[in-house]
Amino acid sequence: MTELGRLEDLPADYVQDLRKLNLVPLWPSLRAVLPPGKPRPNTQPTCWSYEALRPLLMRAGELTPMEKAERRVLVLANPGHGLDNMKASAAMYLGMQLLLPGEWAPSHRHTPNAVRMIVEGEGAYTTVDGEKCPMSRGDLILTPTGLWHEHGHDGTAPVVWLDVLDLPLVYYMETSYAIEGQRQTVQPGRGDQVYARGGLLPTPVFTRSSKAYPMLRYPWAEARAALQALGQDRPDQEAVQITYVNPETGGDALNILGFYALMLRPGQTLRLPARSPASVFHVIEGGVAATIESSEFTLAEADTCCAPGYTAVALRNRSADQPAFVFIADEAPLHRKLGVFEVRA
Ligand code: 1HN
Repeated sequence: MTELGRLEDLPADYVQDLRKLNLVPLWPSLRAVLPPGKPRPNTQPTCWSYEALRPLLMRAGELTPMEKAERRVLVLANPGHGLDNMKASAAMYLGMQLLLPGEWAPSHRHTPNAVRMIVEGEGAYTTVDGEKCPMSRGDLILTPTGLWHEHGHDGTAPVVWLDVLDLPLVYYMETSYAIEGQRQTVQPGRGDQVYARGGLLPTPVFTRSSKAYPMLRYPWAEARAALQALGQDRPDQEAVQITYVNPETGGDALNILGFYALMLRPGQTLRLPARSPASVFHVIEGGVAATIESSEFTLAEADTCCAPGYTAVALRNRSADQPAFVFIADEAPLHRKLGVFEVRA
C-alpha cells in the first residue's frame, strides 16, 4: 500500500491557511480512518470480576444515598475507550446497579435503549411502561427507547443488576436525552406470562396489539428450560444458544443491541467465529474460561467480560459435570441494519 503524504510534509503556513477556513487535508489521515483489511478497534478484551466489584458497589450504597444518585451504578468501562467515556465497546454501555431495600429510583424515560440482567437478590421490581416486572437472578428486562421506567425494592437484601445500554451510539449521534416523570400507575397485564409459551401467540379478535415491545420481561426459568430442552433435543448441535426476540415479530428484542443465552455442555469448548460486532459475556451459572485474542479470563458466576469485534472467542465450561449458562449481548442488530455485519471464517 502506497505511503501517503504526512501533515509535516506540508508548509506550516499552508496548513494554517486551510484551518482558518475550517479545512483539513484528507490524505495524512486516510490510512487511519480506513485501515487496511480490518478495523483497529479501541475495544480491549476486558474482564470485570463480580467478587472484586461487589464490595465497592456496596460501599457506594453507604456513601451515596439514592436522592444523590438517581441510579446508583458503577460503570464497567473499557480502558481502550478511556475510563471516563462509559463504553464497554463502541456501541455498548455496561453498569452494575445497586438498589437497597425500600429504595426507589424515580421514573424517567430516555432515547437510549436499556436492558437489565438481574445478578443478585430478590424483591426488587422495575415498572416499565406501566408493567410491573419482578426481578430475579438471570431475568432479562427490557427498557426500550422512550418508555417510562422506575425501580423499587420491597425485599430485605441488596439487589444488583447489570445494565446494558446502547448509550455510546445514541450519545455519539447527539440524540441522547432523558425526561423526568411521575411515579407510574401500574397497569394490569404481563407480557412475560402472555408470551410464555413459544409458538403460541395471543390473538385478539377485535383489537390489534399496538405495542411495539409486547414482551418486557424474559424470566430466567423459561430461558434456562429452553436451553436445556434444546441441548437434549439436538445432542449433535455444537452451540446451544437462544436469542431473546420480540414474540410478535420474531425479530431482535431491541433495535440496536442483540441479546442471547448460551448453554455450554459439561467440559465443552465452543469456538465462536470472528464477527464484526463486539460482544459481552456474563456468566449466569457455572464457571467459564474465555480466550479473547491473547487474553485468558477465568470467569466465575456473575463475572462479565467483553470482546472487540473481528475477534475469535473461545468459551470453555470449566466444569466436567455441570452445564454453564452465559448471557451474551452484542452489536449485531446494529451491524446488520447498517450493512456492515461480517463473519470471518
Ligand atoms: C438509566 O436510565 C438506568 O434507568 C441505568 O436504571 C443506567 C446509564 C446511563 C443512562 C441512563 C436506569 C443508565 C441509565
